[in-house]
This record gives sequence, structure tokens and C-alpha cells, in this order.
Amino acid sequence: MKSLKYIIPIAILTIAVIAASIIGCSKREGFGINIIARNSSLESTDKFGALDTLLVGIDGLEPGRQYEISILHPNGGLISKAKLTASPDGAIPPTALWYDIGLVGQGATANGKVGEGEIDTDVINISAYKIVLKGVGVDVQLPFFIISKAQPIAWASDNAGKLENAFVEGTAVYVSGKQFTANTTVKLYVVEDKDEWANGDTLTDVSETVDTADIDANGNLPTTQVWTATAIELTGANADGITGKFAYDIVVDVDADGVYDAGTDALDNNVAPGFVVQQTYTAGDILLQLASAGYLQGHWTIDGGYQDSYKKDGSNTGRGWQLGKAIYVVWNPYIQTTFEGPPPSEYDPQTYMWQGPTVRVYVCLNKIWTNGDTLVDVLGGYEELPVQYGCANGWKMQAIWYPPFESTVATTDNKFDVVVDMDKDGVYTAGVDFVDGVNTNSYSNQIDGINASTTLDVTDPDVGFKVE
Ligand SMILES: [Ca+2]
Ligand SMILES: [Ca+2]
Ligand SMILES: [Ca+2]
Ligand SMILES: [Ca+2]
Repeated sequence: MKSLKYIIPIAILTIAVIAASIIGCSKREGFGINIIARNSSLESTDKFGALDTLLVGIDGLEPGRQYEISILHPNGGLISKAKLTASPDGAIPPTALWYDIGLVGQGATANGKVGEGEIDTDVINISAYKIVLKGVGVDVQLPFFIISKAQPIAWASDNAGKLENAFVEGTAVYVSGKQFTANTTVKLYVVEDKDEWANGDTLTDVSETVDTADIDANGNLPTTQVWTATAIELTGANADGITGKFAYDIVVDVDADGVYDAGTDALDNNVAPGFVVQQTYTAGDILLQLASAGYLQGHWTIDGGYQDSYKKDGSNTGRGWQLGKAIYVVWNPYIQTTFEGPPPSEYDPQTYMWQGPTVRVYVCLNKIWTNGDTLVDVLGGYEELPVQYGCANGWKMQAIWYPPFESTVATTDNKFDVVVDMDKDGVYTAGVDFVDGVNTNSYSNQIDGINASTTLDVTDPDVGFKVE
């Protein structure tokens, strides 16, 4: 005979299920939903250090439905948010929701303690931060914590030590850091951006020289120039007629052995680019490759996978770990957008300081774009996601359309453009918003983001992509 202690919980569960079905379905839809938080090393965790990246993945959702994911400060203020569509499997793949945790971003003066571009150590808080998922009949949360790790941290910075994620070509790149062992000497590497650093990876410096720095008596890495920002020319098959490669990482080699030692060396940044090199905007429209088939080398290293032709059933998409069949969007802009908005009113002015802006991604019917054109999403709703502070990098592989690729807006030619509405005003803003009107079909493009605006004009009716 079974013990009573097993029977009682089953009885309670049964009553709860009956009660839920009587009261209504709002809570039942939350059953089976699983939110997974990951750090920049892609480990599932509820503890994050300063400058870490929070990634959120969810399953158990209603396929095809849109959900809003918010990151809330312990005081309830909105730090970051995304609006994303669940896949046919009812999942939202891991998505960066908070870059550079602890960084004081736009609107910084409201803080009064540290300024814009500095790391607010008060972000470390004994109370729980929250991931909040909302959708039709769904309102579930997952708490997480910001903790102080003893591990060294470093970041690409300006000459005052303030964090920068983008440098104009030809300007000086500095590195700053803290939490190192006092009075030691470290080596500073500028390396090509990698998304999944493994313990023991060789460090190959791309700057003029491997610099060294002396850690001060307080464990701080004094702000040190490491490079003059350069967009490295690509040659050969991967060049694809495009200017160069411009996403980089910084590694502070603490034990000066020329390899990356996880947990010992400081890295800016693992899953995201440490920084990008950009051109200043001069005039015209900003054309980027955006639409991608979703292709990863190994688990997480992106191969742009930019593609202009998709089969309606999605059979020529989705090749990589956790990448299902879908049209994706990915970009590291080589052009600095002129967008510099104030904190939107929905954000708490205190918590907004800790993140960069969000942007909206639209799939529109292909057209010749003119400043001020209304953006009409052919899928019944745009996606919204955070971008990296100061450089506007989008998340590496963001699914924006799941098969079958059927437009909800009538089309005769099944040609589409992807528009990133940087200023979120619902219209095409020339020189601010990004448009995929570049016609290149490539599975093996190694360039993280491509900009061809110096040679192509947006009035060229080239399509973002076709569905065939
Ligand atoms: Ca090392
Ligand atoms: Ca990286
Ligand atoms: Ca960085
Ligand atoms: Ca706009």
C-alpha cells in the first residue's frame, strides 16, 4: 500500500487542475512553459557577473504567437525587452536580452553615481532581477541575480576608460579593466570576434603589436591604447566584393601564455562582438545584408548565411545548433547610424541606464524606399529586440519568419525587404534605419555584417529576399 504522503500531493494537484479548468484557462497556458537563462559562456544559470550577457530561451509556447519578454530591475523598472514570435515547435531560441550587464548607457546622468559608459557596481543587488514573459493568457516569471565574481573583467574603452562597443575607423581603441591581481603584468590582445571561446584557444593579435599593461595596486588595468581601429581587408572567396571584417574581441591574457584561459583571462565579449569598427555616416541609405538562412559553424559561431532565395517550406534554412527552419536576421553594421534617441517613456529612467536601445525588425513587401514610407509588416507584427550599446549590433541569429513563408499582405512576386526600424517610429527613416536590399546569395559568407552603401543606392530595386 502506498504511503499517504504520496497520495496527498497527487490529490492536491488534481484539485488544482480541476480548479484551473473551472476558473479559466489563463493560468493553464502557463503550464509547461520553460524559461532558460544563459550567460555569455552559454551556461544555463541564474547568476550573472558585471559585463556578462543575459540570453533568454523559452519553450512550451503557442506556435506562431507573439510574446513579450521583459527584464525588470528589483525595483520593478524596465531594463530591456523583446517582442518575439514562437516557432512551430513553440520555442523562442536563446536571445540576448541584456548586453554588458552593469553598463550605464544612455540617460546616464539620472544615476548621479557613475556616468554614461561606466560600469555601475551597484547593479550587484541582493534582490532578484526578473525575466517576465507575457502573451495571451500567459504571465510567468523567472528570477535571476547579479553577483560579484572575483574574476577579472575588461572592456574596450575610450581614453577615459568608458566602455565603447564601436570605434570609427582610424580612431584609437583603448582597453580598461578591474578585479585583476594587483601589481602584475598582463598582455592585451585584439583578436577577430569569436562567439564561442574555448579554453586553450590560441590568441592571434590583429593589431600592430601585443601590448602589455601593469595592473595597479588596486587591481585596476589602467586605460591603455591597443590599436588604431581598422576594418581589415578580406581577400579571396570570403571577400565577396565587400570591404572588410570589422568585429573584434579583446582578450586580456592574465598569465601571458598566448592562449585563452577561461576563468583566468578577461574577455570582451564571448557571445557578442567585443567591439566593431565603423565608418561615420555621410549621406544616403544604409544597406546591409540582413536576411539569413541561419547557419552556424559548430554551436554558436555565425557564418552570416546571407541568402536571398528561400523555399516556401523553409527546407533551405536552419543549419546549426538550435536553429530550426526559419528566415533569420543578423547584422553588425559597418556604418554608424545617426540614431541617438532619448530613453523611451516606457523605461524607468534609472533602469534604462543599464542597456542600449531596442529596435524593431519588419519584413515588408519589396519596394523602392523613400524617406517617411510607412512600414507594413507582412507577418502581422514586427519583432522587437535589444541591440548592443553604442554599435547597434543585432542578435546573431534572430528568427523573424517561420515556414511556410506566406505573406499576410497580398503579393504577386513574393519579393520582400527587411527593414530595421532603429528609431521605432514605424516609418522608413533614411540614414537611420537599415534595409536589406542587397542581392547576394551566399551560404559561406564569413563576414558578420555587410554594408555596401558606398556602392549601392537604396533606390536600386534589388530585393531583400524572394520566396519561391
Ligand atoms: Ca592566457
Ligand atoms: Ca565575441
Ligand atoms: Ca564590448
Ligand atoms: Ca524609422
